[in-house]
Amino acid sequence: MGAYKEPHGGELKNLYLPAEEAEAEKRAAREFASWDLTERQLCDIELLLNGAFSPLDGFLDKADYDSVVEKMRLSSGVLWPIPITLDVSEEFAKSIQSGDRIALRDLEGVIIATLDVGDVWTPDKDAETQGVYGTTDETHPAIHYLRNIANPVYVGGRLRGVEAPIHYDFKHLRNSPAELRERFRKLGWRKVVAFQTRNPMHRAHQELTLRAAFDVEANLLIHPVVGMTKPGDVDHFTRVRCYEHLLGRYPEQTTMLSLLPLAMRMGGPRETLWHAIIRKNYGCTHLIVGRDHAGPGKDSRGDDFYGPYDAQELLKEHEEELDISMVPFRMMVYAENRAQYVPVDETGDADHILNISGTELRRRLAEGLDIPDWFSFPDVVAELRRTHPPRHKQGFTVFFTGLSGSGKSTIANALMVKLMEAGGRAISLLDGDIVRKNLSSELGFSREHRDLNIRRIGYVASEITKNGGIAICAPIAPYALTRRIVRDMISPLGGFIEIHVSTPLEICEDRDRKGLYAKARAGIIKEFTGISDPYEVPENAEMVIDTASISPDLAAHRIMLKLEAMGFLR
Ligand code: PPS
Repeated sequence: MGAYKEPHGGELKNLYLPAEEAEAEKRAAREFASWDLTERQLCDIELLLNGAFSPLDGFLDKADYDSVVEKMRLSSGVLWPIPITLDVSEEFAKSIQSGDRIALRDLEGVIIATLDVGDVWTPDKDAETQGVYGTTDETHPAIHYLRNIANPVYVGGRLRGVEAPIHYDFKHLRNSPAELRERFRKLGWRKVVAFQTRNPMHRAHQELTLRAAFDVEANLLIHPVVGMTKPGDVDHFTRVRCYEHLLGRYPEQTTMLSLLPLAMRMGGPRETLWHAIIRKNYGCTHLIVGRDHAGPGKDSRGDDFYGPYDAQELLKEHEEELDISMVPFRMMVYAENRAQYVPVDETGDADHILNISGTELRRRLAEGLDIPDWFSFPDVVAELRRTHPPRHKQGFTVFFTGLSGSGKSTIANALMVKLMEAGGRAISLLDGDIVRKNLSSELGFSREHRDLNIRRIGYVASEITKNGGIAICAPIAPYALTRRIVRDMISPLGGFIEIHVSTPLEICEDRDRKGLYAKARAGIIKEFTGISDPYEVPENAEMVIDTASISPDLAAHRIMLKLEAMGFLR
């Protein structure tokens, strides 16, 4: 292996214009067609501009994109596993053409870069998901993103950076590849092993990183991802405070912490190669890779998307070419009888192994239970407890879905009253009719309008949940995808309990309290759910209630019991 100086695939890129040129470009760009970058694009562009994605000098053009999808290489032959693409709306795509220069802005409208438009094309997303991730199963976060969140048209082209994306947090821990290389050089760190993580670190992680650094006689870079990780992960603010506590516990002058604003795709083996290339660009010589590195979790049938060692094998195959070495992650376990951590392959029958899984840790936090010192450091645990209070102190959303007349509003009301009787919590009811009057009065019942309506409800409920309140929502919410988006939005902030009020259509129609079904049958009301518009039955609701067989009072009582069992009520 060579020294860390040569970056991947040529020189280390720096796509920022010199200060004066940047000013002139920024002024000129005010007149250009302009695209507001999405959260993911902002992560990508930061790493393109600062050279972390060297040798890329912009968003992929079609030939490079096709080649990356199919062969994992740019058309020049350089290894590059993940397509870095600028996805835009059809409307915006129609307003530009190859040869134009466009402005790319951040969420506040600041121009970050200009792009010389190369190819503009509509990708075959199925081919992309199959080629890059080996699947079209939407349970995979990257597939879900590509199909349901990413825009339909791609724009390739070279970038000119005029302003680095702004971060207000942890400035002292953010470094470009050139800065990190310079720090390593100054400190005389010739060999650096990087540890990639999207989770809080505990004693086992410290043991394994120390051991990895010791084994290859390298210094250690803790290089956590703070861009976009897997939905449901611990937020980066909490994690970084945890890492800072941990940092003081490494032997002096051995270890550095730096943050990586990467948008992960959870792409398993291909993503592992990408992580290695990025670390190489940051000046590292080694990368620790564990079991199921950057794995996306289970697929829709409950199986793993990738084999547990696929990532390690793929990197092994290419480590020579990338000139970065893999350090296989040695699973560390706590042997109570020895009062120390040991690699799992060095334990025997005589050892008494203790373990707390990620799920068990979340349970202990949620229920306010003990987290022992052998597992983590007290200041790390205290930090986690600050942002993960026990469930009965967290906010939550009860999200009813079901046909018109199924009994959603009645049960929602009964539940609200019972929660008020229990007391001590702020409760907001976002009933379908109330929302349509106050939040969505201009909307109709097309798919587009229903989705917008539900997203608004989800947004309000997420704010209430985040601030420790209780939101009770009772819209029809007929589409599974929109319900999933709302779930993903709220789950990281507190509880999300979806309740399918499954009262059959015949009964809803028979009740016809508002006379709407009769009008729908007569064709007076169009797009009526269940009659002339679809209702997609939930597959993963926390509860199913059929009001044909139980009263609203009993239904609300059962929900109270469920909330209690889940720990949300004391
Ligand atoms: S959605 O699909 O979730 O946005 O619908 P929602 O906001 O819950 O609004 C449903 C209420 O609007 C009345 N209504 C209709 N429902 C369904 N389809 C059509 N075309 C329609 N037109 C009006 C109806 O009273 C619904 O109230 P509920 O309480 O569900 O009966």
